[in-house]
Amino acid sequence: MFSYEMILDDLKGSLSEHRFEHTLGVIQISEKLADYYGINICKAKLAAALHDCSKQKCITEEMMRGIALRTCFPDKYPHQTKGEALLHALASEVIAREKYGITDTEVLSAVRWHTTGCPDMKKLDMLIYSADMIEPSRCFDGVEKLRAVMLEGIEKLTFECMKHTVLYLEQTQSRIHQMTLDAYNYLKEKQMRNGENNG
Ligand code: DGI
Ligand code: FE
Ligand code: FE
Repeated sequence: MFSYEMILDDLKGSLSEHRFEHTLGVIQISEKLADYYGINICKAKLAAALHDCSKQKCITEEMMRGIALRTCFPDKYPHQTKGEALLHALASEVIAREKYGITDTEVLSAVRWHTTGCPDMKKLDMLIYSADMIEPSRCFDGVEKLRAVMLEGIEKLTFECMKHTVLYLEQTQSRIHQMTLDAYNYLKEKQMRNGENNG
């Protein structure tokens, strides 16, 4: 059984220096967001630590694909998943479960959905999705604006982060996964309904 400290130690050895630094950044901001939004801090730190755990130096894309197929979450679109960008989230959930012995379904879910998001995300799912985008070492255009949205609530923050991703994918003419679109539309509907009720 791996403790949180043992997991971090193991990741320090298996991830590249850059990926490990990113992971530490996600842990740092996840702790802050969890405290701010009243979400379980231990779960947030654990999910943050594990979210990219499959991006190990020794795992090839082919291996990643094999691991990802063992995901335990019902997924309507597993075979559409091409490329490391999407596979690694599924593979990270599998490694969290099979190697590190994580059984907490909330933690596993947050790891599983951290790249595409999904409809009806739970608070921990949204926290990890957003923390991954705004952690301190991220420096893309618009990241400061996203960081400022933190004060407006976890749903609004996640929606803005997702909007940024969808626009980025559109600008780079990337294939947008159905799950990314479903996640975005779900939160957009909810934001619009909130706006109508408040306006
Ligand atoms: O693993 P990280 O780099 O820390 O971050 P991540 O897991 O959020 O992955 C980010 C990448 O995933 C980013 O380049 C955008 C990409 N991505 C997210 N949704 C989709 C996607 N790429 C494609 N092609 N389609 C998607 O729907
Ligand atoms: Fe990731
Ligand atoms: Fe990440």
